[in-house]
Amino acid sequence: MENTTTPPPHVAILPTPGMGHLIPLVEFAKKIIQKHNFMVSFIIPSDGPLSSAQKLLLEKLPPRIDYVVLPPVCFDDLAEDVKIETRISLTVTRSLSSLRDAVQSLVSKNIRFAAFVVDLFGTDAFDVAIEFKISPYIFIPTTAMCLSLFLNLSKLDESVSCEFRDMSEKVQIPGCMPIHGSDLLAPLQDRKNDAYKWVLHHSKRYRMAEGIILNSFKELEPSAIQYLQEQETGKPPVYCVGPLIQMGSKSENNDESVCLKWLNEQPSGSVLFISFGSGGTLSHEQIIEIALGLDMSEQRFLWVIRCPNDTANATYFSIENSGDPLAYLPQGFLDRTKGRGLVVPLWAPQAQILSHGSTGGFLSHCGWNSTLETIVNGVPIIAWPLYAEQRMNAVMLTEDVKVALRPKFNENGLVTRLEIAKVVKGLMEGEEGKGIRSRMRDLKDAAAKVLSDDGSSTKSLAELSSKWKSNI
Ligand code: UPG
Repeated sequence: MENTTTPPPHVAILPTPGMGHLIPLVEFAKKIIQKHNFMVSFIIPSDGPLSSAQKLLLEKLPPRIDYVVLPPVCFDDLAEDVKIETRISLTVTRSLSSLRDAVQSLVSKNIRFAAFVVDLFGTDAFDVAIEFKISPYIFIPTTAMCLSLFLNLSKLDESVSCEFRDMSEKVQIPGCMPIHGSDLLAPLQDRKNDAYKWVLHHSKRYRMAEGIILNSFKELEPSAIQYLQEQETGKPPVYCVGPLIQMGSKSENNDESVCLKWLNEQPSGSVLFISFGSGGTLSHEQIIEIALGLDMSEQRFLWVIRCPNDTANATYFSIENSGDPLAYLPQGFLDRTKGRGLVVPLWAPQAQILSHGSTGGFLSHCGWNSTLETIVNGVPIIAWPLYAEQRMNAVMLTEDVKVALRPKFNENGLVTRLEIAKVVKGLMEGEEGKGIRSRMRDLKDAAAKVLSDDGSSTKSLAELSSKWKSNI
């Protein structure tokens, strides 16, 4: 007998390379299957085998989310120093034909797609979505400030002729505090580089989207979100659904339980967690200064460490680098700090660490997922941006929202041990730290409220969901 039940509506999601993109998209997918009865198909472009962090995340997906990994594209022709934004964008453009085949194969199984969601660098996939008459959407895994900049970048590009960092006045991004050109996102710092052209290209295509989904919330970025929600010809509607963050689940993984067991033995709110996201790397000299600064600070710490590299994002595409990072620490450091410090190579269960009661501070590169994870847990920040839009995030967190301290770099581009000890003590036990901690608690409460049943992010997601359901 013929099966006449209508399958639930599907959403296709195309994450561009980077754990910082995949993690929030997976959280978004979980929300729409659990709360709004969708099914989700991830279609994943790649340039090689999946990293173990990606695999782990994908293997744990709930039943109503499936995924297909597209055949890896070839990058043999790319120069060694190609910027990450170029590489990410080319991963998508070089996957378009296999993407078309993958969508065709899903559509031929009678799957009805209500929307096709890409992230900030995936807009070239819109061409395929449109061919199959699926509504194109963008998910922005970063700030309203960044989105406001993207939506106005082409105007800025036309009106400014020098490098942005050489502008005498600050850049005025609609809805945001004025910002130095040198603090704009890294790919905008060299306008001749392909990375700049790619960002400009995507930002022009944002207006093709039927809607933009933003992982932020009004209490965190009130005026930027107000600007984004004002109607303007050609500006797609913006749905603020944040903070969507990964929640730590109990794990069998040994490395994870080492961190959590150690945290269990520390006093409440006493530990500074130090991590630079999935891609962040530091020079050897800087690693030594951090170690000696932590030593001098006499504070407890949990530090995720990678092998030194003079490029700030050396592990962006894959964390599996060679060598033992602990070998680069100053002599005797591990012995001297035994008991009050734990150093973990490569990767740690950040979500569980930030939600653990012993964690009282976070020295962070200010990646947006890390920022939201720390806000949800009310943990104050030491802002240490490295690349991408992290300087913009750091400026906002330090000067506007005022939930972070920022260490000063010396004339050689280094944060010295003395400065590290000062800022760590300042956050963990100083007066300045108290104010920051209290503002962070207020933000934590605001985040919980927007996610409650009648909170603004819940309502925004429901509005999006009914729009999608009416599409099919
Ligand atoms: N994470 C771990 N363990 C680690 C390191 C990272 O679980 O040892 C997780 C972390 O919890 C977070 C994610 O990995 O969920 C990292 O995301 P994020 O903090 O946003 O940093 P990046 O991986 O650097 O993310 C990229 C950009 C960043 C941007 C983000 C979203 O570098 O600047 O804000 O993507 O666009």
